[in-house]
Amino acid sequence: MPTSHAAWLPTEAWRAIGSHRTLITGTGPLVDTVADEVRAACAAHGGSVRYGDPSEAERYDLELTLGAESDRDTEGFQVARRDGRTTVRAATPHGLLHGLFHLLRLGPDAFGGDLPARSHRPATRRRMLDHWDNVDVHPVMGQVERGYAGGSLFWRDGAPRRDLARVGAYARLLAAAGINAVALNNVNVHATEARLLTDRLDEVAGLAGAFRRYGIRVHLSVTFAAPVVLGGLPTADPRDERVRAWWARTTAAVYAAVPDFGGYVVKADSEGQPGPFTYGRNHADGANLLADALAPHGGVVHWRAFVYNHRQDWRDRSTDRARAAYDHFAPLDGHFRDNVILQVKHGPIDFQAREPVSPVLTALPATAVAVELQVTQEYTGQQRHVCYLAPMWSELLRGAGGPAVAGLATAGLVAVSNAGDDPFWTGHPLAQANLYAFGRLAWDPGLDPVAILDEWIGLTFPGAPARLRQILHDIMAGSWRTYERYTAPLGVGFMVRPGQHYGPDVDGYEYTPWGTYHFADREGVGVDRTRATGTGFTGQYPSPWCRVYESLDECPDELLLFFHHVPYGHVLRNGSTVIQHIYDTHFAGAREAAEMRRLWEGAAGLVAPELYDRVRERLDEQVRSAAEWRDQINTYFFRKSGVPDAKQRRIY
Ligand code: GCV
Repeated sequence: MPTSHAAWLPTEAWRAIGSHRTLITGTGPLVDTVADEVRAACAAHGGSVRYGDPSEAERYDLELTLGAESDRDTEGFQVARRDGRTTVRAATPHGLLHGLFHLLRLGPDAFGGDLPARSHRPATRRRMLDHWDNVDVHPVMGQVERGYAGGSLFWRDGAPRRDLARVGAYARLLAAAGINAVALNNVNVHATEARLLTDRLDEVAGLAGAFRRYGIRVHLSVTFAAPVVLGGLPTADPRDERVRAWWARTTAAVYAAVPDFGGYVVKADSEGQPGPFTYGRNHADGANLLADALAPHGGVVHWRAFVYNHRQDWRDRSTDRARAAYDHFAPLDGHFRDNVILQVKHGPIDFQAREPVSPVLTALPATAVAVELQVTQEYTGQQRHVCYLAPMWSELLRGAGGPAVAGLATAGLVAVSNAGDDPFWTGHPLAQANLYAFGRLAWDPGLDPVAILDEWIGLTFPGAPARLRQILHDIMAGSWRTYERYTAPLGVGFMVRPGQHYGPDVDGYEYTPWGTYHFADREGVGVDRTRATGTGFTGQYPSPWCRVYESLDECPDELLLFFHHVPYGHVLRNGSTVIQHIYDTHFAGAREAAEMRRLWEGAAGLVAPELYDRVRERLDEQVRSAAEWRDQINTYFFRKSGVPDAKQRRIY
């Protein structure tokens, strides 16, 4: 495997910590990890570290102390600086590790003027990455489903990777961003991958060891049909005693091999995966079956709510995919065991560049809920385009134009990882920022996404001239909105090439069974999801959102075509007509992509040549692709509507 890029943990970022005298008190494997980190920093930058009892003769600039905070349950820590000494105190080793990475982010400020004592703790207990890695190379989806960063860090061509050093380096990066759980394999569990649960458990145990060193627990995606495909039983019916006993036995064996195992992730009755519907049972029956097997060991089941009819007749206007999660799961609220976590995609469809918040999130007050985001850029440029997603996630979390997700994600945040065996980890070097930002927002959803970007720039390019920091900032900060401008307009979504989901294909999904339509005709465009005349989806929202989305006057422009079918001449709240807005945003978006590439030229000589070239090559593709999007979208809507561009720009 090629040597990997240091990402947000280059040696230089450790200068402040590594050039001081540190005392570490406490014991345990994670405290050893803290000590190893500080030792490495000191070896590089000339400081010193004492691990254990303080020496009478020495005075310390930094004290990292375990066991001195009252709140023993959290991964929190307390930081202060007084009289020339910085202190980090934590009740748990996990807290101490997070405290160390907090100091890293502070840099020299951790050793400057006094810092009043401040406690930090994560907003959510589980901050998890889901890998969609396959053990075997899947004939269509490859080694990593929707992976745009090379191969898997864990498997290659059906075999485990022997060298776990890269996994260890990955775990370290994740811990430094605040992540504490990883699901190792794809939620589409194929034949070989199913066996990770039983006869390939040693591979899980090996990976768990590498992650454990940084306080990260591993989870496994399992197939609901495991009792049949692995256990040889005639059924996987959740009410069958043999099935229940099989899961209990199998789960006990998992915990014998991996004592701190996190639990299972399940995609059931979804896109061809097996599930409880086969046996006439509902999803609470299915989830509770696994929850009962995990409960004696303290594990959880992440049960995905991504259940919809993917064999819909496009002629049928009464079925609305957006309604599916709510229709299936809202009636089950209160029926799940305490250790079931319902894992809900943030939007009602599928990780588009713009979607409203999934209403099922607002309908589960008695259920533990995790919200799923997608760091891998399946629909947002596949790590060929710069698209810094944290501003979108932050809007969702804070509740800009919809219910605030942060308060609804009671059991944590989960995201599909964008990392692979690519030397830059993420294919596009600048896509590292999405991985970093996900961890930071999961820790504290109130953080400013642009401040996180600057933090990432500061860590990844320590000591860089201000000019470089500015270039990166200018390219990335608004890149999600730029991407949105040149792709599908006003929240309508899914105008991508079917299957691969890259590049424009306006009617690609229009007559397919997938339930993702835009209904453009010569009069107008958009999906009528109102109660008055459409699918009634707006009625799944609580007040005020059911009113806001139902109303043409109140619906946010960005979501207009998600909720309404409107004529091209409809005037938006921003004063433009729909058709003119389509033209204007597409010309602007493609222009902004070209401007990004121009800006990047200023970074020549300021970053490593390999990184410069990789970004430049991807920006070339982004500029090409954005122009293609612009021209296909504008031409399509010009031909449908016959309305010319008021500014008479070139449309084909
Ligand atoms: C893992 C989308 C993706 C699939 C993915 C699925 C899911 O449909 O295109 O590749 O499958 O979401 O989240 O389960």
